[in-house]
Amino acid sequence: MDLKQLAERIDQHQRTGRDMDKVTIEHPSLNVNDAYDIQKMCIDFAQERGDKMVGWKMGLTSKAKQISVGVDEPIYGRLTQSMELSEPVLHMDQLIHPRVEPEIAFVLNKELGGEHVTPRDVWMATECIFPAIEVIDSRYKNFSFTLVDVIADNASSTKFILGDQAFSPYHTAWDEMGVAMYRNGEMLHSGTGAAVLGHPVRSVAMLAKMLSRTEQTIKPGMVVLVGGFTEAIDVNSGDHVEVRYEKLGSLNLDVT
Ligand code: OOG
Ligand code: MG
Repeated sequence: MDLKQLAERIDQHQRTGRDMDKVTIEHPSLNVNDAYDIQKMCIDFAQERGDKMVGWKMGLTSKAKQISVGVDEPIYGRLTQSMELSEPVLHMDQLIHPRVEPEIAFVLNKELGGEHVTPRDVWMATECIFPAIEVIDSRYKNFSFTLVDVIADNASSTKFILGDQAFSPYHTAWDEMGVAMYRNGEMLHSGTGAAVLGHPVRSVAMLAKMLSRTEQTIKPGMVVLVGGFTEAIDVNSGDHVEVRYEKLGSLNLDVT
């Protein structure tokens, strides 16, 4: 089985926003390592076209998210410049079935890596924290996939936006911080940072440990999305999403 060919296929669907069959239907023997190799190849193609890696995302770090997609272990994905929205507007063209998640993002000021990274190491390497919204859009039909499929599809990464205001890592207790997500004025989901592995800092530590398996590190300046605090919501043209973060203000997103 040619991993590069599979990566080319996924990359094409990521670019054109057309859905596809799960790669494991045709290739049931693909494993998690193959899937991360495919994910990396897709990002290499994007970089060859001039895109640039700006960070990482953790996914499926909360029970609510794991249950909603039926995959029960955390995964990571890669974030590029072209995924970052500069304005709080999401255009539906070239998207398949986008969903929105309330998140926070750590931005590091030191390299972080190794299999023994602790929450303490993460705090020592954190420059600031932003409220964030992630837009995921699985390339697979019906937003349905196995662990291997979703990793190969870059953990459904599509777009993200950070708030304008950065906060000190010591601004609040991030596990106690509440978020509430509204679509067109209706509150659909709420939760706290503790939903993410007990404390969002653990998600960054886990990412560093997962990356150490392939001798990678999180570089200074990189953004790390820690994973959705709650289940994601579907959005369509005309929707307005607001996420209210306790002690951080709100982020908005208009879908057009
Ligand atoms: C996988 C990506 C999950 C999160 O924050 O948990 C994710 C998916 O649900 O498609 O981004
Ligand atoms: Mg997410």
